[in-house]
Amino acid sequence: MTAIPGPKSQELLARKQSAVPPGIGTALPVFVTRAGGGVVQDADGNSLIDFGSGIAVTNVGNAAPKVVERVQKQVADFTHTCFMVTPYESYVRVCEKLNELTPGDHEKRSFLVSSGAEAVENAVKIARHATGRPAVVVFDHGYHGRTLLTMTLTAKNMPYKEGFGPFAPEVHRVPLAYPYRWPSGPENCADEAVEQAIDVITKQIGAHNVAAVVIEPIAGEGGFIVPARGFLPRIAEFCRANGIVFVADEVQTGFARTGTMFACEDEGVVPDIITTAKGIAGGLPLAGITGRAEIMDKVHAGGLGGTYGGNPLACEAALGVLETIEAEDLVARARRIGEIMLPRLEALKERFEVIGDVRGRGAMIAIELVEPGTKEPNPAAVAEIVKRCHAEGLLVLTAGTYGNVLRFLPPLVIPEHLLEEGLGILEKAIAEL
Ligand code: PLZ
Repeated sequence: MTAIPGPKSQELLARKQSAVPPGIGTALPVFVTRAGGGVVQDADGNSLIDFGSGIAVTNVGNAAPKVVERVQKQVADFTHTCFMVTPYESYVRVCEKLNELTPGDHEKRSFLVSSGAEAVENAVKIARHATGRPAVVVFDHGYHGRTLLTMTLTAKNMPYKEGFGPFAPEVHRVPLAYPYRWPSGPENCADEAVEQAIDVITKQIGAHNVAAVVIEPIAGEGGFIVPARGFLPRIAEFCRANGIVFVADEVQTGFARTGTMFACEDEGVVPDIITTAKGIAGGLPLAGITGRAEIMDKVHAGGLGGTYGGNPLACEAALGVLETIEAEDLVARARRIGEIMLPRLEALKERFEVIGDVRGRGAMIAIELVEPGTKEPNPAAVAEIVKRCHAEGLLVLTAGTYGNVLRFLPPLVIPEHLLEEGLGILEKAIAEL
């Protein structure tokens, strides 16, 4: 309807700029009035195709009917009691579902907090408590949040860490099996990366000092890096052999996003603790920590919690999300989205040398852009393509340690004609560039 952003959004952006600090960025400054069915509508009457899902949150679609219905009923019944003061059933139900749906048939416990970072913080607290060990091992390109501990766990300095130190102690970083950029080639990637990671753990830290290894089964903010096959299971195996708690951070990859309920399932990896958030509650703030009963039960009564953790509105939303995933078989939908997108993007890679790599699983797909004929990261091309896509009404997000990745996270309920239309806009933007 208008240029992007239109006049009303521009007016609101000016208000934002005087009321909100610049530290809070905006990927696409259109102010939203409505969203659903794979479309985001703005204050100027524009409709944008949604390839972002609010960063992998609205997997079931925005304002999904089952979520709306449950939250509306709950908001009229009671809004908050604090689960640690007087509990309610929905919290317990969400935990039962998490225990049932996450990988592994061992006995599990779950509890709820309000953000992904809080979930990861708690996983580390529990692993330290259960093992009595101090060290935490994380990976190159990892992202785990913006709190003191989780920004320390996060790899990338700018914008997440710059000027925010000193950082938390006892955090150690090891290589991630990044096939596209592995110096000796993708075929050696898994073996060498495992070897290097274990070398750092055993020679620099001492395996007996490590409480937890924390890893995203597909690195999200780091650029949708799918670790070379074999890497995850072998790291998990090393953890098991050395009494280290293996924590899978599935905050971005969880809830059907990658074509399985959780990304770990792809290689049959069973984490000791799994952290979830984002897709769990369709946009209401909720996150979960699920782990082996014998680890989770070690923490003394009252040692875990928070005022809002497992808020009743968010729990109802989560139950609505889980019903929707099941009823609409969104696990299969995610796979189908991958089957549509990957070949289209592979074909673009054949045509345009600026595309160095196409990767991802299910509805978590990315392309990495390079200087043609090299592997030199090309963030300028990403910025230009994003600008063109936004102007043409396609909401796309960026990622990557080198800022050179375009990532696609459509809601799993997106109609196929919108997916095709979005891909068409992308293709045109790359061709014009
Ligand atoms: N772990 C794997 O992807 C959040 C960050 C957006 P919170 N990713 C989106 C931004 O720039 O702040 C994330 C993640 C993984 C943890 C987190 C943190 O989750 O809910 O943002 O705290």
